[in-house]
Amino acid sequence: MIEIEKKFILQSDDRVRLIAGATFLVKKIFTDVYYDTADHVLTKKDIWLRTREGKFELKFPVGIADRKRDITSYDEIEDDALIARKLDFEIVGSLGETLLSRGYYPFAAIATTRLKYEKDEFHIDIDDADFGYAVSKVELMVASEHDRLLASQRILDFVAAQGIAVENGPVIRGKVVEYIKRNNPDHFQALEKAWGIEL
Ligand code: V4E
Repeated sequence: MIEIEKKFILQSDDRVRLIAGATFLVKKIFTDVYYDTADHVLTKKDIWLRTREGKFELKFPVGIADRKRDITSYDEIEDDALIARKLDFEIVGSLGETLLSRGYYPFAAIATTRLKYEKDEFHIDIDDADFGYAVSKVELMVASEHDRLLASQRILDFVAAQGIAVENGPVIRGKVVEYIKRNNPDHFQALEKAWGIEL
């Protein structure tokens, strides 16, 4: 199964609408620390290396990337040895030590409070990041790559049916991209250049 997600920036009224009739699942609070080299070798390729609550995770795009329409799918590896293999090196000592010795450094630390809900087959995450940025996500699981466009449209239809007017305009920045925009303009420009879009 592949997870298709769309992000939304919602005002508080719209938050209430989005979760109307949905079942509250859980509240989670977690801290992510993102790593990259000084010349942003990973993030320029849309590859995201982080620890979440101290455990390494690597997210990378799969299938046909369509960043402009925000329907790129990502795969995730959580095993340290597999992460090292994907990044083309062997672990010496721990993954953390190896990363530092190879020039990968933390560039962002973000604490998130996440409220999770579900309604029918839609999963809803309402995230509040500690640097004053809130972003919501609606996710749908689909069987294959071919269902991506359809799933993306079904998410938009679901959100509209909840009474939310979605602008079909600007790219919605995820938490890390927003963090980079606010804290590291050089890194942000490098991403826009590498991805060929205005973020
Ligand atoms: C995939 C991605 C990044 C990695 C972090 O993913 P994100 O979904 O933003 O964070 P989070 O905390 O919700 O992760 P989860 O809990 O779902 O694992 S950072 C940027 N991207 C992709 C991306 C993109 N290509 N373009 C824009 C404008 N934003 C985000």
